Amino acid sequence: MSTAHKNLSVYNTSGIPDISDKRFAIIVAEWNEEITGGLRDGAIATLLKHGAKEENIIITNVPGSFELSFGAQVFAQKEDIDAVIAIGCVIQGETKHNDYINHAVAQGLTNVSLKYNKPVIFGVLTPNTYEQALERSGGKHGNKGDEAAITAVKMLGF
Ligand code: RBF
Repeated sequence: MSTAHKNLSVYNTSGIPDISDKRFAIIVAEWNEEITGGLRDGAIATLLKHGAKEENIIITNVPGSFELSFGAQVFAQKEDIDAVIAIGCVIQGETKHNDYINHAVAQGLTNVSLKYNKPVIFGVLTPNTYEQALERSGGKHGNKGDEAAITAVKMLGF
C-alpha cells in the first residue's frame, strides 16, 4: 500500500508482546502543538489498548522537533525506561529548515536507539501541508501516534 493511502491506525496485530510491566517515555514537540497533541493522544491510547499501565507512560515536552533527540537520550539512558516514542510535526511547506530538522532528528533518534539498545521510535510527521498533518493525526488517514506506539510495542518483543 502506498504511503499516501495508508491508514496509520490500521496495523498487523500479530507478534504483540506483553507490555503490562513495560515503561514508556513519550517526548512531544510543542511546535504545531494541535497536531502533536493528537499524535500524543493516539500513542497513549494505543499503549493502553495493548496493556500498558497509565502510571508507566511518562510524557514530556520539548520546544521543537530538533530537540527530540536530546529529550529521547535523557529518557533512553534511564534504566527503568523500556522504550521511547518521539513525537513531532515538521510541515515542509512552511520552512526550508524541514530537511535539516527531519534528517537531524532521524539520525539523532537512530543514534540514541543504538547507543542505549532500546526502541526509540520516529513518531514525526513530515507532511507537505497542515491539511495533510491533520489527516494523519486522527483524521482520515488515521494517526501516526498509533503507528509509533505499536511500533514501540512490537520492537519490545524483538
Ligand atoms: N519545529 C518543529 O517541530 N516543526 C516545525 O515545523 C518547525 N519549523 C521551524 C521553522 C523554522 C524557520 C525554525 C527556525 C524552527 C522550526 N522548528 C520547528 C523548531 C526547531 O525544531 C527547534 O525547536 C528550533 O530551531 C530551536 O531553536
